[in-house]
Amino acid sequence: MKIFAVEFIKSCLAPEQFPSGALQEVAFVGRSNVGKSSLINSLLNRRDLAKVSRTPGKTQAVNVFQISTSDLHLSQFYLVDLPGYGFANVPKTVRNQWGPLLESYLLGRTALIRVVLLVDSRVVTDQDRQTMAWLRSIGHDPLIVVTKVDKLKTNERVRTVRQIHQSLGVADEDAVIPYSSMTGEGRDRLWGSLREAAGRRRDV
Ligand SMILES: Nc1nc2c(ncn2[C@@H]2O[C@H](COP(=O)(O)OP(=O)(O)O)[C@@H](O)[C@H]2O)c(=O)[nH]1
Ligand SMILES: [Mg+2]
Repeated sequence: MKIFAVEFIKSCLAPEQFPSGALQEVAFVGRSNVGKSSLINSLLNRRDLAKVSRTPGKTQAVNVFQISTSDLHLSQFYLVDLPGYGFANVPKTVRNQWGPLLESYLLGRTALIRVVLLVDSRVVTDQDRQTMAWLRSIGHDPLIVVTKVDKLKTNERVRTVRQIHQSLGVADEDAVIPYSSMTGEGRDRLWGSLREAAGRRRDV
């Protein structure tokens, strides 16, 4: 599969700004510093698309990219970078506006084919579990990506992935993907899952 184009469309700070186009969407969510920007860059083979390592918690916008690829099912889609949650030292005013923005996005997008929830391979937090539970309660079946697995020793990996399955209550083997933005591990699997979601959607 080739990636033909990656275009930044917009940064949305209010639901009225969400794109009105009919393209399918894939959304990425996770707590600040989980490795979301790095993962998006690695997935799209871009170096600095979603800026890595900005001050944690500063990215409170819903950032929309339009991607075109050689894949039949994903020839055109929106990749949506959702604001990170879980940073304590963000001003309350900012926190109060970003929760509702995230919520109105996740509740309202009819062309959203898959939500990808990122968790850090070294620590799954209460907030990750709460987010998982909430996503399910509103009808999503999140794909879990376990980030930074290059930091784990080989013998820790199997155990970690098993624990994450248990901790988030995910039985499906294919729904948890170990990923490293440094080595590119997991990239093909993640693309495969997204393609599958897009294909399923089209068959409906
Ligand atoms: N070793 C390793 N470090 C990573 C990986 N992904 C991200 N990081 C580091 O984790 C920190 C946060 O990454 P970033 O992508 O900005 O996280 P975000 O806040 O979720 O967008 C940065 O210092 C990255 O270099 C990874 O796959 N492996
Ligand atoms: Mg980021």
